[in-house]
Amino acid sequence: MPSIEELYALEILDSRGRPTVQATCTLGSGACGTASVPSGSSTGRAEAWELRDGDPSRYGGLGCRTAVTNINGEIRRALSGREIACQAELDRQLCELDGTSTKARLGANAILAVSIAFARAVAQAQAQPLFGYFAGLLGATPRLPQLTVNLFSGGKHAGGQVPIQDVLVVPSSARCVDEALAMVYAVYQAATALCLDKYGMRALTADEGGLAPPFLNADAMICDAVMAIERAGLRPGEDIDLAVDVAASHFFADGCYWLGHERLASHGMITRIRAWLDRYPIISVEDGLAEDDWAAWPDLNTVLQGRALTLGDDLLCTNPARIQRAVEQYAANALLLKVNQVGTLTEAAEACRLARAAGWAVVVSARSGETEDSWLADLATGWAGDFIKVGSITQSERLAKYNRLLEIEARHRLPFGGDHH
Ligand code: 2PG
Ligand code: MG
Repeated sequence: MPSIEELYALEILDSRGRPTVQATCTLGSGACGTASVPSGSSTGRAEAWELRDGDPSRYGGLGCRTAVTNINGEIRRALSGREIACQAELDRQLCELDGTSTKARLGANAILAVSIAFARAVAQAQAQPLFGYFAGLLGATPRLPQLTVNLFSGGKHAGGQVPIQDVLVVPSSARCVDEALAMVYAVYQAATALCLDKYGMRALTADEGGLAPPFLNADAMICDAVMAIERAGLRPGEDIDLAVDVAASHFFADGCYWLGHERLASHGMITRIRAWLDRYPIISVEDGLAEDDWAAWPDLNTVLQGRALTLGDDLLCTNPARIQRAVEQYAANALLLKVNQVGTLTEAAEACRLARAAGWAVVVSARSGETEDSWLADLATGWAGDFIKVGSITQSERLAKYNRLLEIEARHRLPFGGDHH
């Protein structure tokens, strides 16, 4: 049984230059793991609480010194020298110590950093790759995920020049990660050339590396993605499909979807998404409706059934209770899994288990604020995610994950791609 010898945390910066938390866990055996937590900007209201200092004179209030102090003080005092039977036991103790339903006291960022640092330390102690340890938590058979890669961005990730947040490419005909990335590269290059020709602009990128020219509207953004695929000499709908993160919570106000100059009711939004599916090779629609528009989600799910994933991000917040509700109401058929939305590995595993039990697809996702840590690649592999969503291929915090997938593929020769496609 592992015992925690020492915990140590510090404040580091994420890919947006904002503070986040890194923790290191040392076990009695000497094994040691370090982990950094990501942070979102287009967040769901039901996410676990990311603790920020709120001191406006430092990082505009976004400092994480309090979360770090919580690890170096209270959490360390509670756990140091303690034997911890397993991951679930550690995560239970962290939740109990916090004592709130949203992890607001110690901070979900503090708790998650410890949860993952412990996982890494135990994996090292057991001399197994991190994805193997993750697989053990869920009883899953490891498998490399298909990629969904940001090509174009708008919404909160790009200053809102167009309301929908991300158009992603899915290299469906690829047979491995290596092949998938080469295909994505070809499309990304074609898309930068298209941006220059059509918008007269160089490749200015959004938070996650998606290209962000001034698209006329959402339709133009999706249509440009199809053109980029063709320009790359690939076949839309055969070699490369599209996924869209509509992120509709963020343009929903007063009961309406404000899609550029248009004002749509829920059924109007669903009709618009159906029209996109008729025109473009879209295989996944994330947050096609707002997080609280529960009444309309079953209609969206019905419209998408058999054609594309009804993928819940803000809707579900990787929260087992919300997933249960969505299963019962037939509101979605795929989970976007972001561990920091719920705050511990064990709760995220429970979310994944529920989604699988309902026959849903699972898309393991990064956040817009990421670090050079690559644990997400191991998680997506260990939990046999159907897809991974990491962002584009031009920024090192994204590439840390893609490169780790390449490394896992080369070293461990695991199967690739999910059943849900
Ligand atoms: C999303 C994520 C990742 P954020 O909406 O799916 O793209 O964004 O991390 O800003 O919530
Ligand atoms: Mg999203």
